[in-house]
Amino acid sequence: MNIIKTASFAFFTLVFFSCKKSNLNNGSGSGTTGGGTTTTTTYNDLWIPPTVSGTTFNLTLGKTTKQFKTGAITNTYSFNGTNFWGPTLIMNKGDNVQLNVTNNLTDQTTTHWHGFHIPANMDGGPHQIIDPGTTWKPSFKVMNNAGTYWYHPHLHEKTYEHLAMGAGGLIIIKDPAEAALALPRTYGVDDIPVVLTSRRFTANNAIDFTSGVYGDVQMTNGTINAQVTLPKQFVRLRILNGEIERGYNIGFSDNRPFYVIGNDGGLLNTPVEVTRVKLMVGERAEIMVDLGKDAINGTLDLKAYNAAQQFGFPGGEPQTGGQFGSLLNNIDFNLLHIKVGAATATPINAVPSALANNVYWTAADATNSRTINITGGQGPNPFTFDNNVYGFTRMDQTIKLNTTEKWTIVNNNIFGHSFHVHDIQFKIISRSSGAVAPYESGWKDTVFVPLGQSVVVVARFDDFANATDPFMYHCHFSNHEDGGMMGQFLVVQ
Ligand SMILES: [Cu+2]
Repeated sequence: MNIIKTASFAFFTLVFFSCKKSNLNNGSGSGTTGGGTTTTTTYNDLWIPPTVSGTTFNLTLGKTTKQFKTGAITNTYSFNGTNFWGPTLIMNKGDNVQLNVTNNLTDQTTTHWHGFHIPANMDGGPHQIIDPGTTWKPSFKVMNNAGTYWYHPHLHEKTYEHLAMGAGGLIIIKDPAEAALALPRTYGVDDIPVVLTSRRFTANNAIDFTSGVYGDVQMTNGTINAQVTLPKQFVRLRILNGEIERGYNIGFSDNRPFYVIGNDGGLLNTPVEVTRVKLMVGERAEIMVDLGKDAINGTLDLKAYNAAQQFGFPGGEPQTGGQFGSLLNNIDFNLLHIKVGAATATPINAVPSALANNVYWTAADATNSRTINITGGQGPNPFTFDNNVYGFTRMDQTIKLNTTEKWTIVNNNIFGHSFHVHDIQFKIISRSSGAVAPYESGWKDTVFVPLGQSVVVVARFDDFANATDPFMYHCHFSNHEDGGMMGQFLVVQ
């Protein structure tokens, strides 16, 4: 039985009821929402993005529509006409890939390959602008480990809007080391993309990206009230927090343990057993959960246990509306309704005890240190780093090629933030107010910096030097990033 506080249960009924009325595309079922009361719920089948594989990837970002709710159809942006979001790109480590990104919007945009270790001028940050009606053609060698990455717009001051409208997609990298392990990897069957976000809609069903930063309606892979049937065995979920600002404290409705097998930059050395994982904007977690002991047709829910978070947890604010409120704030809510179906012919029935042989940098490996302070955010001032609003032509940091650096991100400010660095994967060395969670012990490109904490990370800046083209570091809350909470660094010979 779910444990939902009375106040949030009353609210849940409301959400389910309105979804039931909307009676969308496909799929239905009934669910028990908690408090001992059974509520009939209409679920919608989880949309699984189509895949594109090979070494040439043609992406077209355009204006589309999606019937999210009853009544007016919603205007969206998506890649390759997928209505909202985009296809999942499947790449092999070591391949030289060619990407052709056509911008069919009326705005300029960019497309960033989040987590990738590639040259700065291929990175798709704010400098690689794609004019409307043109095609950007980056090419690079895939150097990252097998794992879950993503692509998304990154035009300065437009990232929030383009992302909110739906532009984005997952990238799965494969490599021989991962392929040698007994892991679920049949996409859409036992290896499931789970992209978490939420949106607020206007009265006529337009996506509202101006009245507040937190959505009122949760969606998984762009599906509201999503359900999926998964086989009676271990399954793998590739979870991305693809939000504007909300964090997710993720667990299952029966509090069953599950295993984190991968972070942003690929597999952990060993699986980490947990019952909750906090996933902030931009972060990915690959998890495995055992459905082998569930009854066929049994159900459970993947949920956000976001009630009663410490101040500074994005989406923990108490308000139900306005700029920093939403109907999903400070409550527990469903992310994915899971129905258990028959096992596949060759099920995975165990978690491997060893996954990878990552050798991580330590603080002792660092030959240079720098400190980045989170600043601003009060009164009319935007959030910033080191009191500098992002400057398109100002280089904030210069790093010598082939150095290992220790970065300390200091948050003596007023709220938590999700800190992302382009170019590299880092290792989290320490958190000033508590241990680094074992489930975030792998390669990372994004880290939550809670209010009142300093986080130390170590990274090596190798392979790509360029005297003019910078990489970005920024808050991954796209509203903060657009407001100027971004800096840029050059890696130089
Ligand atoms: Cu921020």
